[in-house]
Amino acid sequence: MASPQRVEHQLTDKGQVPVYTTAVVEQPWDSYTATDHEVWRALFRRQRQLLEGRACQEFLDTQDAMGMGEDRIPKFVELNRQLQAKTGWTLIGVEGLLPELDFFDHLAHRRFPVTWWIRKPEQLDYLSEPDLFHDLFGHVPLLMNPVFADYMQAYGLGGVKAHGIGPEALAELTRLYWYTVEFGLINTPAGLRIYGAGIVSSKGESIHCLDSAAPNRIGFDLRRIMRTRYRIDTFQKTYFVIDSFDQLMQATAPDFRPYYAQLATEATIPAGDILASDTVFQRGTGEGWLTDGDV
Ligand code: HBI
Ligand code: FE
Repeated sequence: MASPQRVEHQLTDKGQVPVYTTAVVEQPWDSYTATDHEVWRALFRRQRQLLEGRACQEFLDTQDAMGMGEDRIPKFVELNRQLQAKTGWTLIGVEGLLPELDFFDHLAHRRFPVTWWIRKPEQLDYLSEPDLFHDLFGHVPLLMNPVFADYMQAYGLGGVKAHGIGPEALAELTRLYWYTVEFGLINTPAGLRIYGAGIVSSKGESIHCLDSAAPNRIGFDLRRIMRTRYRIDTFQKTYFVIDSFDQLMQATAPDFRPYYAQLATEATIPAGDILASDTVFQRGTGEGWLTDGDV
């Protein structure tokens, strides 16, 4: 597939290691192949069938409302018309993971970076870095929700500030992103539902996070989350549950500087631990957990 300006990937003995790039690119929609569109279709169909009754209704409704369909890879320009009108967000095409400050700065200006390329058919069930399906299918629909859209901008503004404070603050804020935007659950009258992009874009984790006895499910607690280490190579050991997007927005409205000062005096919490102060929805069995590798 032709690419606008593919950066050189460093080749290592483990294959390609993505390099950070700040490049913003136009979505090369005309250069997507039939296979690219077929990968989108297969992933979209499979996840939407799986997510009925698993994803929160707001995720499903916003995805439909913005006209994100299965038949072909959506055009950023078309989605941008919906997004800009609804919450003022704009999708920008990127090569892949951005340096954190670039990423935060885009969010702070209501720009969401979406990887322009989609995974290969042989990568349907797992790939190591976010592709178009993860970003577009997973992250973009909830940007149509005004409260979540505000949270994402507030997160970006907080990230720019944290970047100026130091690496510990950055690590604590990254944990918040991980346990909400990527792997968050929400409580509803019908039971726990998914809103995290890393889950809804993954077949295995969409099942595991709600059905498995292995993981902990714990009520949202901002500073507890900011201390909690996480997994990047396996399903999460712990999922945190919010009551509403309003709760998320209210919890993150205050200035975090006092939190960073307090957190600097506290140890991190292993990904699988439960604290006496936790609101426990499920105390996991820990089946299948790896003992090392928490980030
Ligand atoms: N870059 N394109 C892109 N997408 C992300 O989700 C992303 C990123 N850079 C950094 C990053 N996420 C995480 O470190 C956030 O917690 C900041
Ligand atoms: Fe993501």
